[in-house]
Amino acid sequence: MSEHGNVDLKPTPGDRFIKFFKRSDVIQSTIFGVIVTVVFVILGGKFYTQWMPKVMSTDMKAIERLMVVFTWIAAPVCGVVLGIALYTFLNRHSGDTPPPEGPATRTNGPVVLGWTVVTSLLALVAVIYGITEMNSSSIATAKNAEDAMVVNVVGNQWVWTFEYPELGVQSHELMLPINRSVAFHVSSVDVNHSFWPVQLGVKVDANKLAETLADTTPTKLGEFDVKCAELCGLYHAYMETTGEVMTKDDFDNWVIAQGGHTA
Ligand SMILES: [Cu+2]
Repeated sequence: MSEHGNVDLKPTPGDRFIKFFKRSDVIQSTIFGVIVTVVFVILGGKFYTQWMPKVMSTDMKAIERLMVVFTWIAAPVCGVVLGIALYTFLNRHSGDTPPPEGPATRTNGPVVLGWTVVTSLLALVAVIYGITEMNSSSIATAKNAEDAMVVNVVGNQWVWTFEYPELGVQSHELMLPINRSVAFHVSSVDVNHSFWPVQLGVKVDANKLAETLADTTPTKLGEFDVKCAELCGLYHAYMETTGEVMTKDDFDNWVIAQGGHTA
């Protein structure tokens, strides 16, 4: 039986697909969905970057790009969900009158197939882009270990210690020279911590029995936050310090002031 009470000739999949998009509830939901999608695309591209932590390294730049692209990929999915939600909210029923029963979308094969293919493609693009970006940038890997300045990062309930073995310096603040790649050798003397210099876009586990490596290149002068991102006991929330990206001269002066020797 069709909506009109007649028995139709068997419609082709194309007919069913087109007929679906001629329904007034579908048209309205689609309009809402397109608006939501456009809003999220604009938010992702224009404002997201302002809300995220400042970009101070090559890794943070790559992460920012990744977040923006992922927001764009997720926008149409969000559009469909919120579009239907908005339509449903604006056409809600109250009182004793039951809502009219419409044809079920789940039995419309062509529509279900179309949506499955579209969302699968979106997910596939996200996976491929994500993997490519992870390999091409230096996110959480140590590629420049040869010419990089080594910093041993040691987690300890509840303080971070930074050792510069080549310079003979140790500090509780993470000082780094600009535009020089740095290789973090991260470990812990007690429980598991997670080393997170926020604006550098690095977050890596600090374990007791295995050293983890991460590298990045600071690209912007200024202070940044260093936090612990793994619940590590009573004062976990206070296991934070600051760092600073400095010019090479300022960094050398700092090293000498700390009693170290410049490379
Ligand atoms: Cu912690």
